Amino acid sequence: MSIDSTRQKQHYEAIHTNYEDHYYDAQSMAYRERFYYDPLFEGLDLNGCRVADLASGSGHNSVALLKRFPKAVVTGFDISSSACKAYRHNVGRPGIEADLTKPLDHPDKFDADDDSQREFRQRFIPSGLANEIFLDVYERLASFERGVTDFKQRLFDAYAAEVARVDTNNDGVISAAEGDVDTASDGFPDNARLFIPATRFNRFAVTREINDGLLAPRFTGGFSRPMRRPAVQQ
Ligand SMILES: [Ca+2]
Repeated sequence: MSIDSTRQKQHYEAIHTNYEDHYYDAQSMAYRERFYYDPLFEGLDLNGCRVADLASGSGHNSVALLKRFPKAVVTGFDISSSACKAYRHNVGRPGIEADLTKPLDHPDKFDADDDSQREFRQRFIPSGLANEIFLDVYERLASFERGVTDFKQRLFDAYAAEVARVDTNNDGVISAAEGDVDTASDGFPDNARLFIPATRFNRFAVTREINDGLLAPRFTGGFSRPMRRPAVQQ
């Protein structure tokens, strides 16, 4: 069941300041220290642990936790963007705006049961499609734009024409869902034709490691490392 949480979000955005004033004033925090935090954290050592502060608000509970366990790695999640902004300021840790009744977007997940939860930033040209562009520009001089000799024009037109075969929403880019090898496009039952088999290459450059934050661009600023020797010998 999908729950529409729009009103919930609007509500918490609207009461953010009042909530802050009434729940986190000095008396309330003294009460929390004594009756919440002391019993809650007693006997625990969260140093070195990754802790999700769910419905974190502006982070007072995380701050209290970090006072006791300075080496805990805390992340806040809240439906209110105001609360998340305050969380980042107060705790100095990521405050992620999230509807906790739904799965979180996963920016590094290529595949997922729900298309809305897949990689959403991917802008890629599958190898086989790049090859088609190459053929259009250099080899299909009679069948593709006969008479057009300007290289740039041929390249732009070939790119547009080949991408359009796969780009079902016509936004000019091939998303992960559109370019998935299992997706049908251009009259074919799947997209296998878009990918040149790895065994046809004699060297590789690693530009992206899906599901491994070490090489994901958001962590590395676009780091890529070509391998010195071919990974596959033909
Ligand atoms: Ca598209």
